[in-house]
Amino acid sequence: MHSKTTVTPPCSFRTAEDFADLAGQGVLGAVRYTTRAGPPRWEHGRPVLPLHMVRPGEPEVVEVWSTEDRPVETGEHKGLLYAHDGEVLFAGGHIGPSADCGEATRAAYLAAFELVEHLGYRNVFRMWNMIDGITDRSAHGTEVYADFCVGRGRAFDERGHDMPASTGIGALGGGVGFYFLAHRSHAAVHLENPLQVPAHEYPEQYGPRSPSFARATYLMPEHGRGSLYVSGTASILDHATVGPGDVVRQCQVTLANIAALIGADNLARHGIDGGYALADLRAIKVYVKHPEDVPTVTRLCRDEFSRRADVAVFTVDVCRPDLLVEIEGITP
Ligand code: 3EB
Repeated sequence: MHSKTTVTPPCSFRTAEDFADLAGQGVLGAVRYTTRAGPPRWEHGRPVLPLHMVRPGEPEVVEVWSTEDRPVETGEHKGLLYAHDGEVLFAGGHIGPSADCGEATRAAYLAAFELVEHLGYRNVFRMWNMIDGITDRSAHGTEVYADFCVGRGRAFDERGHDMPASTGIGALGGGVGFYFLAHRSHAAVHLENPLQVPAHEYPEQYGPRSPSFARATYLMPEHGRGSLYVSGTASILDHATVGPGDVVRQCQVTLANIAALIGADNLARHGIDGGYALADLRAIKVYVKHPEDVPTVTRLCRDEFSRRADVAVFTVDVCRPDLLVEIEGITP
């Protein structure tokens, strides 16, 4: 029997023990936020990407992408491990530490685009990039994040692919871990935020190549309501950082950015009915640069988010040195 119900949300955050208990049941793929990064691997026959996002003593979090009771097929393509169930494709990859991650990022993204084209999951709707030393200088004297953006941008240019919702955030070690989701039939509508310059139009001062991502992607089913995947969002208005050194202000601006992005006015602007509020967000990840800011950010977020939402907080660098917080989520 094939179920027609959708898993809402298709993403949940589990403890390592709960994930082990699943033994792969209902799992499409997973991301392990743990103390050591590495290439994706098979666990119970499913692709699992380990990311170094957790400090010693903090609990591991496993982000589980669920599948309905459809048969899952798995495979490997140029270092990417993937699984797909006829509707959704999950894939993860790892770019080992190097002097310049740009060329390796280009190759990895080209492999990702080859994969979605070859398997027929052309509607890429969400990508994540966890980048060790994101604000450090690379061997070229440029920023690691700038090198990353150059390589990624080349891959998008070469394949002529649309830019989906994305996260680009720091990690505590291990090069670049990245993973993405693509859909076979549902259209992906990419959204911008009226309060922010599109990231791909950022001026040169932020790097030689503007970042390749949309502020959110709406995954539109043939009938009924879709799901909105919100990119990593920070305290940026127009293209400038707001509230440098002020974590409360940055958190407030970030939340206001998301509210404007997912609200009815902005959805209507993109031809989508309905609208969402912060309380509708699920599978929320909050990235906080300084561990001492975690209680403040957690308190400000708790006032806005539903108690039913899974919320995970990681203390990692953000891509601009003056950014203190970044937040993402999904409205199922
Ligand atoms: C920003 O708005 C903050 O490079 O994929 C957010 C989401 C950010 C995605 C990416 C970067 C990325 O520019 C940084």
